[in-house]
Amino acid sequence: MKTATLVFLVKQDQVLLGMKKRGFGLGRWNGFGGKIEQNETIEQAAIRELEEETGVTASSLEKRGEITFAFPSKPEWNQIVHLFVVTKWTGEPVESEEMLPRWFSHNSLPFDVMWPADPLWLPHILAGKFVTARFVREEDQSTILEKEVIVQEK
Ligand code: UAN
Repeated sequence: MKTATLVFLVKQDQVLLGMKKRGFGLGRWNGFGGKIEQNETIEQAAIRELEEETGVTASSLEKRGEITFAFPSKPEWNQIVHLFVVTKWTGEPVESEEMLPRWFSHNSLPFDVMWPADPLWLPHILAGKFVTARFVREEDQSTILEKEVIVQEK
């Protein structure tokens, strides 16, 4: 199972999302993140990926959850994603080779152009909660076969 990070920059009632310009998740708005490299902690990977994809340096990370995505017909895509919110950073987001950043209000998130499971957990983490979830997905990247979402007060 791969391990990945996903970071959301939050400013008042806005969240920064990035339009994925290449690779897995192409054409969808998402948070910023990716794989863990050798000799790197999950937190170090989250900060590095955020820097690479936006040019922004996180001053601190708040852990907000863990989600497992399982693809029974494509197990090499299985992953556990560690979710973080960042409210303090230095620098201004800029477009990278991988992501086009844009601010969205918490109450007008572009769910029709996001991964299908995201409406089930992202509003909770933006509301300050901690989410533990598991989704079983079809290879078509659209169908959710099973879902379990546990929401806790932080
Ligand atoms: O629904 C999903 N949301 C999903 N399915 C597979 N992966 C990797 C997914 N990621 C998200 N949101 C990050």
